[in-house]
Amino acid sequence: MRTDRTFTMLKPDSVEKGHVGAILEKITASGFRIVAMKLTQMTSDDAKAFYAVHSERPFYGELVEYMTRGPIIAAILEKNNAMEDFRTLIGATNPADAAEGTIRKLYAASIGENAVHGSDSDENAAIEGAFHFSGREMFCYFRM
Ligand code: IDP
Ligand code: MG
Repeated sequence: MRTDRTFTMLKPDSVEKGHVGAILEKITASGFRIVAMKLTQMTSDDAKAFYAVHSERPFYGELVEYMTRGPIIAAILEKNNAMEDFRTLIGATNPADAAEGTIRKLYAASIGENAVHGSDSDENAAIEGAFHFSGREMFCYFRM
């Protein structure tokens, strides 16, 4: 089984602003291969569960509102060193701190509305991928 995968969401602001094509181009041009992808809208229960780790934070309610207000693109990506390389590609949580050329520097409006999600560990990448996709929806490029 391959484990060099990460999970991403192009958040509602990216869809609303028409940035999906440009962001996907940047992701694939950076060497990530798409293993699973869909347009979907999270329910409030979905977002609360997905971000449960932040439930005590002051921005939790705002985060759930934001993530449920419109459709997202959810995707599983594959590459050597996927999780770390994708975190580098998206940049810091706050676009004001994000490096030049990163997705958040280019497309995020604020620390809250920051265009994309990227898993923060291999373990969370697997959990988050399975939150959005069944095994049958995850393409395997290595079938015999
Ligand atoms: P990450 O997305 O870079 O991993 P986390 O700290 O895991 O950042 O926070 C999850 C999401 O919660 C962020 O991507 C952002 O949308 C939102 N968020 C984080 N910190 C703040 C804040 O201080 N104010 C408002 N929203 C925030
Ligand atoms: Mg995080």
